[in-house]
Amino acid sequence: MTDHSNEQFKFGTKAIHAGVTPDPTTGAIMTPIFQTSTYVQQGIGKHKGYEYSRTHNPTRTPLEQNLAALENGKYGLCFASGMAATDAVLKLLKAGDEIIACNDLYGGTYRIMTKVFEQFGVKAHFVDMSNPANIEAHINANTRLVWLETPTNPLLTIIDIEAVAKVTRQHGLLLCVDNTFATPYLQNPLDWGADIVMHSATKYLGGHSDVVMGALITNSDELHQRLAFIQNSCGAVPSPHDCFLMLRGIKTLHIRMDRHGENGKAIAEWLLQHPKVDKVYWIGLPTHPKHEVARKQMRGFGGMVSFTLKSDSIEEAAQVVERLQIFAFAESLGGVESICTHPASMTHGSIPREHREKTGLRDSLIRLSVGIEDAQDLINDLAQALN
Ligand code: P1T
Repeated sequence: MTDHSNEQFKFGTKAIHAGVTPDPTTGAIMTPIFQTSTYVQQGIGKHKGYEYSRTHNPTRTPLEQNLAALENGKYGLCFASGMAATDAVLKLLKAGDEIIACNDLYGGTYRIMTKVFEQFGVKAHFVDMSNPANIEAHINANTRLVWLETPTNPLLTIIDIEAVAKVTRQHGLLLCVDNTFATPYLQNPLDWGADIVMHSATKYLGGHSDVVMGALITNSDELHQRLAFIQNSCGAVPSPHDCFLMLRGIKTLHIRMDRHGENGKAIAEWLLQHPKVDKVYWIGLPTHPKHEVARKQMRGFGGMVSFTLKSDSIEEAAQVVERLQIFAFAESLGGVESICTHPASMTHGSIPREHREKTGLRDSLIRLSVGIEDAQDLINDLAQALN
């Protein structure tokens, strides 16, 4: 079989074929679900590359290779959730080490850094990375890791990965980029100098709101070995069935992302002219303060759109989300169906109000994960909810 993971193939071909080969015993075109915990060995030290399913599983391996290919990386590792993937990266650190993270980020990432790893002596600083010079002010002899999301959740700030990587390289720090919102279809952080790419694969990669999973991708032999050691030692691995669903979801990532982007554009432009809407956050708007950086490092703008109300009233925001009929009021994002979220009370509730207010996450902020339904139906839904 041809290896479809190499650079001669374009994204759509890699999404469908990289890492995946027909089953050699039956010819099954879809990777079988190897629902097994262990593997019969021929003798001491004699086996077919699989010993125990926490360490390796033949449904997980193609998925890990597929994700590596999509991110232009050498190695991929899958985890039981996005947070389990983040946890593995943070376990590269030891007591006394410090992290510099972006100040607008998923609430769960803030929580694991402040409430879990701080107990083990790892300290996190949260800084505005829209100006990469701000990072240098927080670097000291204990700094080990810079963590960023771009676009950020939920304010859709864009951070210049190349500019941050210049700083991390200069100071010998690790750079991990959470690429959940962009997906590898729109952005490849390793190409801009990141050391590790992290995904909540739960979102666009899976794409159908039916799997919770995380992933890490790197080009470094040493980092891969250390992360694979943590994956196996700590054991937060995904099930074979979930790996099958993820492989299936990824096959349509490129066409889903195109439609998410088209619908996102239509909705952002419609919201902009609505009299009750105050700010619209969508990275494809030429008025977005970092639109040019987005154009540089991304190949499209995606379907995440946030907005605030002129009243800035939490009661009015609650009415809007309750009136929406097609947009489901729920946590999560990235599925084919449209979802609306109230970050201040849901996904970012674990971030203290003072911190939220400092970053501009207002109480009336509504986050839309624009799905791939008909754009006019989605606009009509928003119109009836806002009026
Ligand atoms: O939910 P999980 O797969 O564990 O991934 C955590 C995570 C990490 N990074 C980003 C940018 C995320 O958005 C998430 C999960 N976010 C949501 C559930 C949400 O609604 O924002």
